Amino acid sequence: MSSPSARASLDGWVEECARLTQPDRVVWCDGSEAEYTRLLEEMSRDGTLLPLDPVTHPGCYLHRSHPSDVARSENLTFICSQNRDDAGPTNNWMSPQEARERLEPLFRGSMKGRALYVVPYLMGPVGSPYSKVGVEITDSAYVAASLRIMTRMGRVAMNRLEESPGFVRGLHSLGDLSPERRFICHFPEQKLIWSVGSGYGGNALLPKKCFALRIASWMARQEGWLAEHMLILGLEEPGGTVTYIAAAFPSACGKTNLAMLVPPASQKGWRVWTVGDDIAWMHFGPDGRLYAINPEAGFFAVAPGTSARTNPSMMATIGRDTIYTNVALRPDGTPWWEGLDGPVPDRAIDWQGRPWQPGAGKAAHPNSRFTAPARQCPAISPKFDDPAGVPISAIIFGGRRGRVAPLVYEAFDWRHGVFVGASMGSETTAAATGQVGVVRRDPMAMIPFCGYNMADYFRHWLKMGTVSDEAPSIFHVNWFQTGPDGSYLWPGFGENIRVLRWILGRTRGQAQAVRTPIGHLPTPESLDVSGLRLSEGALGYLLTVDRDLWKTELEDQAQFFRRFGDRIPQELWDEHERLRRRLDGSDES
Ligand code: OXD
Ligand code: MN
Repeated sequence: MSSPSARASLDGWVEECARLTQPDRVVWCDGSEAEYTRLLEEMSRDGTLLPLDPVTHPGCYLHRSHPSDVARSENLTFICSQNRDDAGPTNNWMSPQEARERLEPLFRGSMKGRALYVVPYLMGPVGSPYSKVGVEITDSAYVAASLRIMTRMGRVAMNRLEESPGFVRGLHSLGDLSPERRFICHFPEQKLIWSVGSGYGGNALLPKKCFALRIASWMARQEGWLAEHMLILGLEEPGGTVTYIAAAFPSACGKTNLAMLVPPASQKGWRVWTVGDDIAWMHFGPDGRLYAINPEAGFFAVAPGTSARTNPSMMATIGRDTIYTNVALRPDGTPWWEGLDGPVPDRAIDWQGRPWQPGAGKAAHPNSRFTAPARQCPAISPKFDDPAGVPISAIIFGGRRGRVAPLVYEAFDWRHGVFVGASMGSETTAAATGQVGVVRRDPMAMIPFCGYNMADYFRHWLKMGTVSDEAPSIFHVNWFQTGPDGSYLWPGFGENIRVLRWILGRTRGQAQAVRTPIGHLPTPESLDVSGLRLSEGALGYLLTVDRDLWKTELEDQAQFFRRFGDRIPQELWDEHERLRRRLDGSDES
């Protein structure tokens, strides 16, 4: 049944935004191929995009953003809930009134001389009860074109909108791209996003972080599901059975590579299918199992370090119909970045369009990206479009830690697993502006993305574990441990399949483990490291729980929890105390 009210309210909102921003024209996007081609042609003409070599990279373009606009601006990102406490101590907060008063002048007339694109999009598979509709209004053709890659855009969304009780509104304008006049504001009570002053994907492609994580996490708590910063993969074992796993790592910590893992030749019969590389929406289904969908339709992933060695499936994905942002350009018109296969070019154009030679700093920005359709990925799961989603057997949390966190461990139960997620820490990366390489608490990898008070978020996680007896097992991994000489102890990438196999074995009650204060770790025999040629003593390091380091960790975790005052669930303090006692050796339970 069509609901004229959803359509009428969309029309009214578009008019209101047009009155405010005063564009030259309003373009309703239908998501068609012809429209996409037209956008690319227009941007190639006005210099917004540079076509890449059409033979080696058909349908590929390079976009360069403003040099001050290359990563998510967490310090300019706000949750504008009525009540400050609902945003919590880990979010910036602005009152809805103040946000309107500050942002309206920035939007006023901001689209003069530009087109206003109305982009309806669907998050999640067509026909899925878990999918949701949003509409982004933007004055950036780059954003409109990117949304055709990242979402199911246009007519399918309009059809769904007409049947939906509501949709998430997002107003975006490039403004003048000045960080002084840049704000990314979320009004969760109104399911509204206002973003001005940035063209960077994480700030400007509103369906992704702003809707599918910040607004969706708020909706998920109200509606009883989970919106998470997680990849989703299917692990196929010899014989063909596929088990699905969701994994949360902070930005630029290898979610995309894990989601597309290609096992080495030694792991015959094993295969990984990609369902998603960044976001999972998870609901308990009628059979009590937790089902995940990937709300996105494309990948917006980090270029540097991506190669045939680290991610051959991604390399196959981005050979065509891909928009690159802030990578370098070789003289032959092909994209280049640090860590790409083959020789370092003896000259190139850097990410800012300047001549570059080896030794002259980074040619590609460390957070340079590509935007590519998921359907082009050779590892894409046959379940990618399944409206029912995929049943999740294991949830993995993980961070980038040179020390402290062992290669893998399993939580004792759901409640302990929530504590493991809530207390996790990771070294910061270039995906957000700010210092790189410092350890910060990043619970469930959601610190920049949880749209409400994280104390309530932890409570919501605890509650979700009581909904069903079929809740997945929870694990923690760390691929990034370094030895005394600073080199990585674990080879990572394709070899991570060995850890996934142990995790699978645990979910089946088959793989052996030793009980330690922090959780169950693999016995050295239960983790297959045959043929790996790990350095002397590496396995010992990888599977060690250093009690002294963990005691320091415990204090850091406590400091983090204290920020939430009384709002933090007592269960987490209880788990914290239990861990302290186990580390002291006074409690082996
Ligand atoms: C991303 C991020 O772009 O997490 O996915 O920053
Ligand atoms: Mn991400």
